[in-house]
Amino acid sequence: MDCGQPSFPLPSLSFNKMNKSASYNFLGIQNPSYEKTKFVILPIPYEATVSFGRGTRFGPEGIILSSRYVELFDEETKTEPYRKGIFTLPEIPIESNSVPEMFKQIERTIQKHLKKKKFIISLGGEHSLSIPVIQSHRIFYPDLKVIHFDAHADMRNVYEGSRFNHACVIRRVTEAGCEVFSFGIRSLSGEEFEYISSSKMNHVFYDIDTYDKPLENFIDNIPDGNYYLTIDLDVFDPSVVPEVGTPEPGGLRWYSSLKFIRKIIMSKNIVGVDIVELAPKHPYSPSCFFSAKFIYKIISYLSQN
Ligand SMILES: [Mn+2]
Repeated sequence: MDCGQPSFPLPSLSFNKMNKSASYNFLGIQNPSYEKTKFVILPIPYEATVSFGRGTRFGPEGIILSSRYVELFDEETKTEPYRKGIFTLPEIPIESNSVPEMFKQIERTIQKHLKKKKFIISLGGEHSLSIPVIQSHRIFYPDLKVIHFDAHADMRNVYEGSRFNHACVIRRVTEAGCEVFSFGIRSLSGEEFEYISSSKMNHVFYDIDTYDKPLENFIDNIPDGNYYLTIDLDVFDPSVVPEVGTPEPGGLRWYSSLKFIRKIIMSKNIVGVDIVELAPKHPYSPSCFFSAKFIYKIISYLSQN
């Protein structure tokens, strides 16, 4: 059977500059006024360290392009959360090979928008970018604590010669004095286990202990206060989100994660979010769409408050 040409134009299946034209906005909506907007999306295509697979630099582009196909009505809250205003900022340009310079650039951008009381959702990019992003939030919220979604502990002191490798993120955050509550963890070294055991700042909920129980019940064990939410997408089962830099068997699924996120947003004061480590093969893959919809769900829950 000759199927001929498709009758509708297929979207571009490669990452290129054309994708970042005037409509390079989360959800494809017209940018509202920045001044009136609560939520800002900040694409940070930073990829300096890689352990297994490449491609986290394409994460923001994959999420933003796929987000055009996310339905604007949320069937769970029966609302259209985008009406609260979601402004997509320009990408932070990755112009330097120097990690300190790059971190400073990220800090400057984050602090600029925090001063204007924006709620920033950063799109990675590799997990290391969370170090300057969280550090900047701590200037505005000195008592800030972190909820960390990840398959990996990320508590190595040094990895492949760098203290700013994506395997060291949570170690740097806790060393700076920030308490961290980690969920979904199912891969760590002996050194990391010893560090966690001796640290009063790290609270790890291992996936093996939580996977067959309602994850949201564990929220009752963590104190109230201001929280930053860092989400490494490899926290999900690789059958759900396969396109991540470092996939691990086990992990979260769609509804269990939504129940957890919804409860955490209702019970704690979440002040910032990042979604990192998506490593898509092309801009319209299921992992990109999953990530876009997951972010819109988070915005939907935040809009209820
Ligand atoms: Mn990870």
